[in-house]
Amino acid sequence: MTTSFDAESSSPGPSRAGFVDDLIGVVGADNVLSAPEVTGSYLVDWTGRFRAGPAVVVRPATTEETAAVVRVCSIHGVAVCPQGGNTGLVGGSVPLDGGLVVSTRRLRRLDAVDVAAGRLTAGAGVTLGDLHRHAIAAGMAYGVDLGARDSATIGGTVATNAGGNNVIRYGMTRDNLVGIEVVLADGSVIRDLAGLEKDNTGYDLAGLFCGSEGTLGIITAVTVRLHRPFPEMVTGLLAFDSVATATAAVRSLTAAYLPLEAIELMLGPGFELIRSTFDLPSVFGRGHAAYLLVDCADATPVTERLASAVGDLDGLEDAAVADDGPRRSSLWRYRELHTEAVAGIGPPLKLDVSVPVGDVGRFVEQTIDDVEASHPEARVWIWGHAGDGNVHVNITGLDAASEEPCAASILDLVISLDGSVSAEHGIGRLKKDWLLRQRGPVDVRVFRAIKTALDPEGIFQPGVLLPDAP
Ligand code: FAD
Ligand code: 2HG
Ligand code: ZN
Repeated sequence: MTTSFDAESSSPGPSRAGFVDDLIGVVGADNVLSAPEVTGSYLVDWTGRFRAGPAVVVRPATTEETAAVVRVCSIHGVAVCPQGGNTGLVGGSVPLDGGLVVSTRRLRRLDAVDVAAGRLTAGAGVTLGDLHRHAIAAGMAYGVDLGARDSATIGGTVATNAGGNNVIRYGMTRDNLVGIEVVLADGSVIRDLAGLEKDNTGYDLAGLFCGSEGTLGIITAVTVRLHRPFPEMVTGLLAFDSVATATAAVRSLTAAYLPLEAIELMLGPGFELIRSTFDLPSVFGRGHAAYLLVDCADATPVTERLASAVGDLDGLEDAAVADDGPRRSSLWRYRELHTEAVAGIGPPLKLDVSVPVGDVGRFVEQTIDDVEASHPEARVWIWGHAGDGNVHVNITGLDAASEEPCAASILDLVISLDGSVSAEHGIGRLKKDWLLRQRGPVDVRVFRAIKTALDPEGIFQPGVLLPDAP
């Protein structure tokens, strides 16, 4: 059983003074934060929806310090919330159910790139952006990328099995993870960073911790797979007359043997919101119903191949193509600024779902129709990674009482289409009531058995991922 811990609280709790002293003994006073003005940003999640009460933040700089911090927490029965960049979108990154934050941002080991093996070992606190830059400087590239790259940590992306923009080519984070180092609940450490291509010696522990959202241990370092970047890259922004033609085009583009890296969906209202919020140019002179942003990359030029595949698409009204870095980034801004633009309206109801790729159009149209009919006061913003069936549904303007029924009707539709209620952001606190329905009782029983085996006292992440016991 763990105890909530607030350094400012007057309640003594389990040897309160001794607890803080023990933490200071491990990481030094500068790295045990308790004043509200310095802990504030660690205690509210990126969406602003999840706000923890006062809590201590500890910032270990090495694996050994992290293990010692966990041992102190275990002895004092204090819950642990591992936190990286705090960009998670499902409420798992802040200690809402008590305990302290163990921030991984000082775990910044960044080894030399192993070009021959295509491997890179990095501390959990290295940002995804820094990891990309380090790989590129050595002539290599990492396959996972997402809009929060300059804040999200590699440890956080592993803990959430993040997806992002390039899953159609490189897979999810788990597909790019070849080694892991994790501090367990008793302070012992799994060290498996060699990153061998072939190693069939027992259970896949890296795969298990990937996507565990901090509930099984603190990831302190990882080894990831790198590839040689392709010299020829082109981005196409395609404008369509309807959601139906845009989503049908996803299938045509996939069938055209293009070297695709991304196929992203945007809708007219979201595109216009970004234009007006960030004062961006219109690209086409007028708005369109739906857009696809398509990236191709290869060893030989790809622009002509993309142009010829695009020429046959039904419902295509216009297209813009960019084949140099700055112009490609300009087109990507329309896609990547969606989360920030919608957050500017107010915390949305945020659903991150996947459906079979062929059902994306039907799902998007039905979701818009249903929400508009049942909640005329609300606005639906939809975008996503259309190439892998991942749709981000954000709804603004709902009153608090309408959120749950509105989410339930959309998630019911997802399940009826054999989709997933969480495509890439994880379960956190937001989706934990849906886990049993999505995965079934046998899977959830196995999840609980794994949790109990690795964390018998339940010190990691109370209230996250696993549904409350019946
Ligand atoms: P945090 O937010 O700090 O933590 C997330 C979860 O992981 C928490 O449960 C936490 O306890 C746990 N955790 C963090 N670090 C560790 C660790 N070292 N050991 C154990 N547990 C840990 N996600 C996608 O999948 N695809 C996207 O395209 C995408 N785009 C995004 C765009 C924006 C603008 C934002 C704000 C978020 C986006 N995300 C996306 C959400 C995504 O989950 C995070 O950006 C990222 O994976 C989380 O990394 P983080 O370091 O911020 O983790
Ligand atoms: C994206 O792909 C992210 O833009 C965030 O996964 C999605 O904010 C969202 O709902
Ligand atoms: Zn996404």
